[in-house]
Amino acid sequence: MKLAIAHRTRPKEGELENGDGVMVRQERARTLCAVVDALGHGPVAARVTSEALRCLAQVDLSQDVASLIGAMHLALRHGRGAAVMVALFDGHTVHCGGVGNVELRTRGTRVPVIPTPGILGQTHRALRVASASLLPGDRLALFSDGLSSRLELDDTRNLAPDAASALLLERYGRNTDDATVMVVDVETP
Ligand SMILES: [Mn+2]
Repeated sequence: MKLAIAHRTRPKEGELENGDGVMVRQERARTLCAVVDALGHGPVAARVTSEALRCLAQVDLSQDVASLIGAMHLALRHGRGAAVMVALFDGHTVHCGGVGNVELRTRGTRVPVIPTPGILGQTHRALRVASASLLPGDRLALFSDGLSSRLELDDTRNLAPDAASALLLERYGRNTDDATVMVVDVETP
């Protein structure tokens, strides 16, 4: 399965450092996409997000989503914590799970993921993971709460992932928080 992936991320207005971050990693048939949003904003949040991304850069991608998130939970236990949404693509299937206010929206195949309440690195409820079999033309968007949860993908239908990310950030971004959106298109079976 071929994926086209793009993102936009920016700090809260007036901040130089970004407490949001993204990770994309591919290993054999598996691709990991993640959006991380550390609690708060500014340099302290940026450090927490760096820690989370360092963990995701090293973690073994043959694990399941629950184990990946478990590894991040441990890596973040000394800081203020974060929210995260992880999408792990494996062949035609995607497995998604998240903790806190990073959402997943889809166009095409529905991926019934509900973010798990709590804070990664502190405490969270039992993780809920959803899986779905994807089709060419499906689009997924992972976004932090620096974008309104009213976010809709229909208006980006004719845009490539990069332009779609830019439009979504422009249209739904709030300047009161760090903001990140990642768009993933399924291109071929
Ligand atoms: Mn946020």
